[in-house]
Amino acid sequence: DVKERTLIAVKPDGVQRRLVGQIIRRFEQRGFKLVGLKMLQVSEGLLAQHYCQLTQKPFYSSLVEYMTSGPVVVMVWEGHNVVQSSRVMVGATNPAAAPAGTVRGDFSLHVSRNVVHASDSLEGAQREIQLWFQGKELVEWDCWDQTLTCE
Ligand code: YYY
Ligand code: MG
Repeated sequence: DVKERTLIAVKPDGVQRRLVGQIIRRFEQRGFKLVGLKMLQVSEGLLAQHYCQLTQKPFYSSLVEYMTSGPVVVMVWEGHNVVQSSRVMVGATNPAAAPAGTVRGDFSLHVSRNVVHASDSLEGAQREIQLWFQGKELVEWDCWDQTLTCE
């Protein structure tokens, strides 16, 4: 489905380290289409909804501290198989297991500072996009050369 969408976020360490451009560049280069983008300081409430399956985990309080320590850049990317492909581009949750060439494998060392978020399933992506963006913040636009993206 060429209209498949996923949520990608540059976490506070990625913003602090000026990695936003390099991360966006990888998704553009792959051929995905940016349809939403904003910077914000995350609230604990939003984070609890975003990470609703993790609130009972032992690392949750440090995860909240990390994710609220500075602004994040959150994006919606669209294109064929974008959910699964972006998980591959981002790499394993633990950067020690993420191959070179992935965002986490190239830019991070530890699971508690893994630079980027990517939705893990179609259903997860739909839930997260609705949580982070209002419908009017997402922009539908046509590619001038549709042979590039197989639209
Ligand atoms: O989707 P992904 O980010 O790859 O991993 P999740 O299992 O959804 O965990 C979300 C987030 O929690 C992870 O990116 C870092 C943090 N975390 C952690 O700090 N320590 C762990 N043992 C597992 C996850
Ligand atoms: Mg996850």
